[in-house]
Amino acid sequence: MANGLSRRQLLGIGAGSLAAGVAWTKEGGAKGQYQPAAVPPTSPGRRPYWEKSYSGGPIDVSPLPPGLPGENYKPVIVPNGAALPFKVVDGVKVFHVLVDEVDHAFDSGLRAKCWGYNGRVNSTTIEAVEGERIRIYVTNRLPMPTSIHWHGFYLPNGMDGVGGLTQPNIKAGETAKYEWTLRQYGSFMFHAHHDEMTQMGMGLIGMFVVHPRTPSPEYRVDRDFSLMISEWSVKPGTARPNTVEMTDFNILTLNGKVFPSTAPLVCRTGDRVRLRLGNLGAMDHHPMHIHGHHFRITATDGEDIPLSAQWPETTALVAVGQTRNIEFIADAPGDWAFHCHMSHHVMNQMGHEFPNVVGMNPKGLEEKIRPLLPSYMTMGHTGMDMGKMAEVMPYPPNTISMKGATGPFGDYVSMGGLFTILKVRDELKSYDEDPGWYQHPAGTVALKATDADLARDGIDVTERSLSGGGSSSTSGPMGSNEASANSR
Ligand SMILES: [Cu+2]
Repeated sequence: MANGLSRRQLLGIGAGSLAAGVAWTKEGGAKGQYQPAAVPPTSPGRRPYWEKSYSGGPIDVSPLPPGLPGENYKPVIVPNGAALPFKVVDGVKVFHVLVDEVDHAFDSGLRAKCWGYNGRVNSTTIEAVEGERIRIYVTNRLPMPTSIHWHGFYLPNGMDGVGGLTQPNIKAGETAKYEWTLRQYGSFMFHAHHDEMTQMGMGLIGMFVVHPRTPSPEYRVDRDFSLMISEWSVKPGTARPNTVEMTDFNILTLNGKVFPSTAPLVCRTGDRVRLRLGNLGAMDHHPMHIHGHHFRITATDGEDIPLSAQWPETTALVAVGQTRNIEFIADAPGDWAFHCHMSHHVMNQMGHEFPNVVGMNPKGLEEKIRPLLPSYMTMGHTGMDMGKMAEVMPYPPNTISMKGATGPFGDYVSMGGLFTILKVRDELKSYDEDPGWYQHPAGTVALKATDADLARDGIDVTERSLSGGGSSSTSGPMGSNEASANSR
């Protein structure tokens, strides 16, 4: 059959296009008998609707030699983390994953007893090359059974790592062996697949990057970052994450860290940059947003997205269980925010069961409470000034404030959680050093307007309203109010 489609598949496609196939007259009624739309011919070179395989093709292929860093691939950068070491034994790349408790610092002020892979929480990345054979030993040093699922991989069913379903669980103290040949490349993940809510919530997640065997010129980038997103509930004063929390996560992390402890993404002006974003948090999808640039989403953990299907974006939604590769050229020098756009996800240690007191007059309340709590100050009635809060509120031990960090102007960068900084510089001593704050060229910072500015541009700051409907201003550069009011 033409194009390799079976009769049954063709019938299926015909039925699927039923809704679009009805011809309507101008009067709105159906004219004549329903005619299904013709199946469009597949022209040579077009991606066929049905692929030959959705699982990597024949499984019994002989592997290619192990790919080596520097020779066969440029290693990814794992901010606040590292790639797992390996050795080559008889042509097989061998890894050893240690599953253990880790005394983890989310930030300098907050530690918790989490679970991790090889002494790191969320930030151990496995890196390999398409076509090679890998063998991964997993030693369980937890007090309970575990297993590891290799997320997005084409592999023999018994290597899939679903505890109890495709293998016996790895009991406390045991070491299991996974082995398969990589018949794909891309950004994948690995995570515990036994008692997932507890084990992933305690930190048992990681990125797994497979480089192409023969990379296209477009694949080569200057900076290739591996970033794993997660979310936690660590109540102030407690020592362990609360993994039964379902909605109110107060610690949002990139590679296990919150801003300001997230390592900056350092680039030279003009660098080609790839961010491999994975999300294995419990409940939340994260729209990850970049400032000052746009990017293209070039791959998922399914495969590369064809160029014709990529569109420019500044925000990529990374849902739970997804990876997204985003790529751009960092051609604008500066300190650019890269963060989740959900405003509660760029907060540190935030409880959300908080009465709304914005606009409240706290005077009488403070007078009544101060005899009991001398440093009491009503929070939030003018909005939440995190800097002020940090100055007056004593914090319990082992907690981090909601604030972020002091920025280059002495003011607070009132961000935390899922936030980091893309630092693009014309001159860099080294990628491994934080280049400090961006030095803005003169006249390129939004500073307080001068009286001369205001006078020159006719800006009257005593005006009561600049919006339509009753404004006193009907002329001048802001004077389009009348026209817009009339057009309503
Ligand atoms: Cu988010």
